[in-house]
Amino acid sequence: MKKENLSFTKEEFLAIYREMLLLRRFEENAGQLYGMGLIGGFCHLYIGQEAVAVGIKRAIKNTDTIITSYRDHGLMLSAGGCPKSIMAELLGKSTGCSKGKGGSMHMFDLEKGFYGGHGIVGAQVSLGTGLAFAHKYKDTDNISVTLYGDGASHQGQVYESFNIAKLWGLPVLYIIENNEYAMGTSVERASSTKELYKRGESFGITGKQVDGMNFFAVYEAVKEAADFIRKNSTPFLLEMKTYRYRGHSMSDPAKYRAKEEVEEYKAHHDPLTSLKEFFAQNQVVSEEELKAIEVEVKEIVKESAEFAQTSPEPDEEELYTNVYKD
Ligand SMILES: Cc1ncc(C[n+]2csc(CCOP(=O)(O)OP(=O)(O)O)c2C)c(N)n1
Ligand SMILES: [Mg+2]
Repeated sequence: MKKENLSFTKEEFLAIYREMLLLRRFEENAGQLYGMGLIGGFCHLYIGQEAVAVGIKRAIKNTDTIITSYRDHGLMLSAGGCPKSIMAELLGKSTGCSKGKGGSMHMFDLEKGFYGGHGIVGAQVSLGTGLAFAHKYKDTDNISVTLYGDGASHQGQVYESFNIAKLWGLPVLYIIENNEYAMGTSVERASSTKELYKRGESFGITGKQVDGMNFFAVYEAVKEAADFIRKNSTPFLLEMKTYRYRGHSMSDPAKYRAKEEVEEYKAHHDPLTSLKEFFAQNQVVSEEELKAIEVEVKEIVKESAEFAQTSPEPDEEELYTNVYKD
């Protein structure tokens, strides 16, 4: 284990664990509520990918922006979004972060710099590049963290965005969450080249592959990339090698992959287990402290679910509000 990993304070270690556990337990609960028929439409869970979201948020500044795909609950939570309003959004309630009108795929919290939640595969890459343009145009040193999947990495607009980002020196950190599958299609089957971090090379964009199942690896890579982008005003690309434990969405039985493959990730690469192992090896936090966090997180998730279930539906009058910008 690298020495730098020990540079966090005890409070920070506990906060990292709390954040990652919240994502895990929140998503498990969302899955249950979906099973009970309380969540309509699509619901793409983030379980397995927690180290990516939490590692990114810890490594960037609060004024930086984040934009992602429909697999957005985890990133919204790690960005500091309120668990109650996220759960209420999932249940389509008026107290939801998008007033119950966006649902699972369209979470937003502009105060926290979280720009959504986008359902069109790859579309957020162009929008994230636009956010980077805004950061530069307004003369800030903020960066735009723009996430997309392995499947989205084959989209044409990703490359149009790469070109303009490099040409105009835009401060954008492109992050591919390579979770091995795009719906039912594996990277192995769909991708002409497997090293997705090299995809920016012909545009002059440097890329790096990262162990996305390890919080410290994500944190260090994002920190380094963000510093580089701020210093040089230029895009950078990170490929996070990660894995989703659940199906593409709640309606996917995931028959295209072997159960043993999923079990292998859970047993040997789980981001929460490896973090706990690190804590035990280095004796930085105690078992009791972790247990207390587990109780705390359970309570937050329970309260969120109760809040969501007892909140009212949006009013009919809301049907036409927030549709167009005045
Ligand atoms: C332009 C477009 N094409 C197809 C779809 C249907 N679709 C939804 S998700 C998805 C797979 C994307 O996979 P990936 O980018 O790897 O993200 P992940 O779901 O693994 O997070 C597809 C093809 C869509 N929403 N938009
Ligand atoms: Mg994928």
